Amino acid sequence: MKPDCVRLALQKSGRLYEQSIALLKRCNIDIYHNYRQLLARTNEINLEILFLRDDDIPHFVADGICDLGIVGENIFREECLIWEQHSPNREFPAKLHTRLQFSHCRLSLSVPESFSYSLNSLRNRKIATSYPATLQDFLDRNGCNAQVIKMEGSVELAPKLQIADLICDLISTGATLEANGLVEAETILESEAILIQSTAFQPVSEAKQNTLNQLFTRLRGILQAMHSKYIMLNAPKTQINAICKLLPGAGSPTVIPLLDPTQVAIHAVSGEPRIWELMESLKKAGAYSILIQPVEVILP
Ligand code: PRT
Ligand code: ZN
Repeated sequence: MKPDCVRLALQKSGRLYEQSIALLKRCNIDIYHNYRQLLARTNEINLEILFLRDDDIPHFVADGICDLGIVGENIFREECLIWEQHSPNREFPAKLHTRLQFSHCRLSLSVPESFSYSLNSLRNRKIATSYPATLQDFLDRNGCNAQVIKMEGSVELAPKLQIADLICDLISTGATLEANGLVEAETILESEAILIQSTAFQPVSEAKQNTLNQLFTRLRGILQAMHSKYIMLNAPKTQINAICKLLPGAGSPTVIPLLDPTQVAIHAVSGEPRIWELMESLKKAGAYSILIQPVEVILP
């Protein structure tokens, strides 16, 4: 390991792998590795990647073996709660740094179709889950007395196999639940991929902090740009105010004179997610020749 090198833990394979690599690529960070290699170097920035199972990532970051990690919030939250149970006087030595806006899912209680769900209905029931600490925390906060059954996988089968009455598991599309005759009853945690940072050895050296800042700036720029669009349009001069009002989050749009003195071009960056509705409103307000482009990066 080069001195002051920042080490980032990524999932070795699985749901987070592709998008973690793609996000780093957008930050201009290429990773040189093959599937057998667990440690990889990157180009230009002083960053090393360690490939791990997602469950191990919070531990490697909390132990300070890795400075950063990309992991599901569900895994991080579970590890924080387990830590709290064993070391109530010391915070988990890793913190959530940035939400990365991919791998969205939710940890929910789900019940067989015949089960009539309410918090009261959980009393003395068996609930199967791979997230016992997160579930127990939910039950305690709601004063529910239920039995938590820990399962490592195939949690959806637990009611059919009569291992449990209901389950608490991750859902993204809901297709797996449906295929197993289960219905989502209550979400207990919303989750997405997050960047976590070690707080085990603070403060870090100046050189390491510079590399961390470099990486954080690039990530911020990419994440801000992810849902932004660059909008260019022409409009009659009389419509400038009406059109600028329709461009939320655009700061101050650029208004450029055109050869025809009655017309202008307006350029703006917009974070509006409903882009088709926005285009229709712009058209109604008199805009024409509307051009919308993706934004690569935003540095405030
Ligand atoms: O091998 P390793 O331990 O590293 O990986 P893993 O098999 O434990 O995890 P992996 O790759 O399956 O998931 C990694 C992370 O992706 C999770 O920790 C979540 O943060 C996130 N994620 C997003 C999901 C899902 N969506 C998801 N749908 N993780 C699991 N699922 C499973 C869920 O458990 C259920 O079995 O998919 C099924 C439900 O999917 P739907 O689409 O049918 O609802
Ligand atoms: Zn795992």
